Amino acid sequence: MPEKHRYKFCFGPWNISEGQDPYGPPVRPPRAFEWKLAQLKKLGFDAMMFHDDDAVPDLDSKSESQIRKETKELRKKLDGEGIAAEMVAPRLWFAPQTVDGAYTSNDAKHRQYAIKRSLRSIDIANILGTDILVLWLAREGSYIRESKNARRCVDYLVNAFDKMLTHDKNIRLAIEPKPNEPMDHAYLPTIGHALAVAQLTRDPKRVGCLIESAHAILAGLDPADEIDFAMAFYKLWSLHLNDQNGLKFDQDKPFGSNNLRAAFNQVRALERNGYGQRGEYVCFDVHPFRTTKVEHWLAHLDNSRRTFLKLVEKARSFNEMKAQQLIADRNYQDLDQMVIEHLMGK
Ligand code: XLS
Ligand code: MG
Repeated sequence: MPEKHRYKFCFGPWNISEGQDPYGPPVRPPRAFEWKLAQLKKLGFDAMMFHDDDAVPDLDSKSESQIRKETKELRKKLDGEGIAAEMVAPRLWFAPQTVDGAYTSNDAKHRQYAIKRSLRSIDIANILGTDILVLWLAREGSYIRESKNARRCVDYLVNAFDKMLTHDKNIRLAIEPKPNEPMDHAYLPTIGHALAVAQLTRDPKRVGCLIESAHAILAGLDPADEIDFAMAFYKLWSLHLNDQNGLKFDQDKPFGSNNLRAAFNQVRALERNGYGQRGEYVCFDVHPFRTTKVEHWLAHLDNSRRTFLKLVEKARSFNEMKAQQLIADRNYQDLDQMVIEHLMGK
């Protein structure tokens, strides 16, 4: 492949998961963080993503100085391995204080908890050497519409984002929208919502987004169009590639596993917008199938990257001239077939 542009890859410790689902227990034994880091290194990935409590386990029970100390130790470990921290994300959906939402909880004390924890995540990000705070707004939405005031919740979200932007003048917030699950309806379900709310904050240029393929599909959208949209604003700062078979539970399948053509179009959108050339990483937010044996535990990560790289080749070898001729002739019938045959490698 012509070395046009080399992508950098990453995943998170949660992507080497144990297979638990709401209907059954884990099927693979839990492994320590050190083991996961060693696997990441072995696979030749460049960076790791972190939830705040991936970086510092049980952080709610620790003092600020203890958290700082442990984060510094982690930084040293990562530096020693030559692995970067791509982002930090406050895990705001696990704590008892976030049962009814985090920034949009009806309880003021709980909203404070969420903000405080986010500011602490920014401090962790600083020590780990990343300026990206990812916000997957898992519980910002409602099960019962009448239980919350959605208009007020927009104000709560903006207030929380403003506190983060004030806390650190360099931090960039990457909102990761998802339309549902765990909530019935989320307040920021799409990239359009994320970028619109950015405009209400005190520093819109530091509020951007992260696209996860499966989340876009769950919103009934095409992830490739979401990529083009976000990149028209220069606001796609991180990316969770994976796949999803229609409107069902969040599957986090390997990239391209369900719809190869949609994956091809995501790669084309990334290529035409120069994703990665400003230091952005390609992250795979994928999980092993529950049936995966321990000895095949990393295949979904390696396979996702292989598919991605093959699709980069496909995007770069696509006959653009021929495609333009077909477009000029409005011969979308043959354009359609041309894409299919290109992907099949006829
Ligand atoms: C879950 C989200 C989560 C975020 C990081 O669906 O994808 O993993 O990416 O907080
Ligand atoms: Mg994700």
